[in-house]
Amino acid sequence: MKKRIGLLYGGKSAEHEVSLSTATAVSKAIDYAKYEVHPIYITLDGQWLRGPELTQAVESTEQLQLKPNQILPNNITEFVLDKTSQTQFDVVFPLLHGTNGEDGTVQGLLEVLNLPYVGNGVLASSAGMDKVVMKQLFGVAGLQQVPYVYFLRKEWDQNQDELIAKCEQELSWPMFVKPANLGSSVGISKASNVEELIKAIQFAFQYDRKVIIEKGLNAREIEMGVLGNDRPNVSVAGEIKPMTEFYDYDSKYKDGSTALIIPAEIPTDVESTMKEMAIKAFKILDCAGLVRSDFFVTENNEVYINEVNTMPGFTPVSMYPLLWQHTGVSYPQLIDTLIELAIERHTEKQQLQYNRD
Ligand code: G1L
Repeated sequence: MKKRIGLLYGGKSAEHEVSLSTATAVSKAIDYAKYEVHPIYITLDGQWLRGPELTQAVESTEQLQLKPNQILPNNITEFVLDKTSQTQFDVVFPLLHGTNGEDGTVQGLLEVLNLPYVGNGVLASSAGMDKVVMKQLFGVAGLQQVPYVYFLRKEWDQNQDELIAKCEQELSWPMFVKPANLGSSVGISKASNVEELIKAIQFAFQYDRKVIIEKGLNAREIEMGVLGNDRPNVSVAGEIKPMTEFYDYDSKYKDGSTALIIPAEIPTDVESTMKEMAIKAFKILDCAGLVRSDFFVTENNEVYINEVNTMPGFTPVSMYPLLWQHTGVSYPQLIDTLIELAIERHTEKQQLQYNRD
């Protein structure tokens, strides 16, 4: 029997387009002999639309942008309440970024519906979405990371001078200022003096009520892929060479201004350190399925974990799939493995006892 896959994409988010291209890429690589693929499109204004089964690769992203009149009679209410075969997927593939999909909310909905889904659960998704929570957990795991300071808008409004002094005391120039809560790189800026720092903080507060300020390191940016559930595997490492001043939103997704070097040229002991750290990070965040771990490596080969991405870029030319390709796992195999891992995790959870009798 073919497995029924719900491909969930789009979303009320700035990464709507990225999600559409990713869903297109998955539709091109997925094995239609093994899977029935059912599109579920979340429009920019938040409507859930179901389309007819996909039986072959879609040609363009437009084909996935379902129109309300094209759809089967269905919407989010029916998705939640309807217990007929229409919503009984074997696995849901949530290809959603940002505030509704990466932060654990969609994962929570899928949990309530008792549907198996690919990738991280509620806890890892939401903890990984908040840079401060993530770093606090990394600290508990004893992972080396770049010094940081964080505060809320209310604290900033009351103690601006004190907080600037704290940054100058605990960090050094340049500093990077980021909203604590966003998946992509919006709201991020670099500050080389107090005046720039104030501007950068005000800018970041447009995107979140919590900001984080990190000490800027002169370091290479190297990433690794983790794949698995309770005994995860780690890929080869890849380096990101930014061609613009720093890795911003546009260079990340749109233009070719970053180069990916796979495998990264790093000494074997540095690579082993990174592998160990990648697994520790995966475990402390209670990850499942996959994660991309991002590191800084300095000139004298000191390794700092920067962050993990619970929903990394996922087209065949994105870092995470490329890392696995170089490790011997093709893009279609990666899709198969993630689906199997989703079912494994769900089956294990079903076997747990939820009460005392
Ligand atoms: F389902 C997976 F495998 F867990 C998964 C889900 C989402 C992997 C990667 C992504 N990534 C994205 O959806 C995105 C970064 C392209 C945002 Cl739309």
